Amino acid sequence: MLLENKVVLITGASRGIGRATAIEAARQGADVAINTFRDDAVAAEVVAEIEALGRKAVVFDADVAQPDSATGFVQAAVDALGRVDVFVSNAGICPFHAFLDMPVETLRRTMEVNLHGAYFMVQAAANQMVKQGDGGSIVAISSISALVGGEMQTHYTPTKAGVHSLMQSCAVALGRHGIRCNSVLPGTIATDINKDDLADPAKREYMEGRIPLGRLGRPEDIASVVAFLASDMASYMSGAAVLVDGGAFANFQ
Ligand code: NAD
Ligand code: RM4
Repeated sequence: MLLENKVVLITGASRGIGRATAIEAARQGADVAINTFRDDAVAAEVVAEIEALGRKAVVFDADVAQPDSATGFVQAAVDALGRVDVFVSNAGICPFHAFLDMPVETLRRTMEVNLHGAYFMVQAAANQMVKQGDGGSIVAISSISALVGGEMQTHYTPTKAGVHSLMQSCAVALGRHGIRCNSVLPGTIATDINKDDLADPAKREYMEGRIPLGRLGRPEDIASVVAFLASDMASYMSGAAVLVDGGAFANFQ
């Protein structure tokens, strides 16, 4: 029970990595507030799974790109669950597209959801933690793509580098309040975000071939690392970036 009786908030928690993290947090003894966006039926399933584990759950539907969503989510979590111990900034999009004709709106939306959304959310959570006065843990889902490029990801990779950088600066800004800030850099995890991209057999085979452990990641491979970073087991970790990629980054030659 790494997170016994803690209150954990997670954005973009209806699917993929966010969903697995919400379930893992409940399994580790936490009550969980999930932010979802226009995904009510699936959100209800996540709530049911958390409650089946004997923990409380609350859902807040909102677009992370809107600044008001952040204060609204944190307030809803505090109203329902009493406080905020852990905040996981996870919501993200990656509409794969070539560089030379990237639509302005696709670029803007990706930046606003992935980077501005993370900023607003982390800021609101940190303000609540500072008000509580007894520290906390913030984990942001960055990516291996903070370290390497992608031909169809020129709008996306800068947001993931930015999310990691945000955690480093927040670690500095919030350390005096006992708030730890770290990022997790997943490799390629099979979720809805890359379902179409990996539907191309050649692309899938290429990506799998890069991974020394021989398989794509599963959302649960990331959720367990987030739970560790969120917990007191990681009490001296702040400003760190944890790569969880089956060895893909190390596989140069
Ligand atoms: P996913 O598509 O399965 O899940 C994304 C979640 O974010 C969904 O629940 C979706 O509803 C939510 N979301 C999307 N836009 C939102 C918005 N505007 N406001 C609130 N919620 C919103 O994808 P995933 O793979 O689980 O991605 C989660 C995070 O992990 C993303 O930040 C992504 O960049 C990151 N990541 C994924 C991979 C991977 O290979 N899957 C690798 C590295 C990093
Ligand atoms: C990740 C990484 C994965 C990709 C997803 C969409 O950050 O680049 O390889 O499938 O994004």
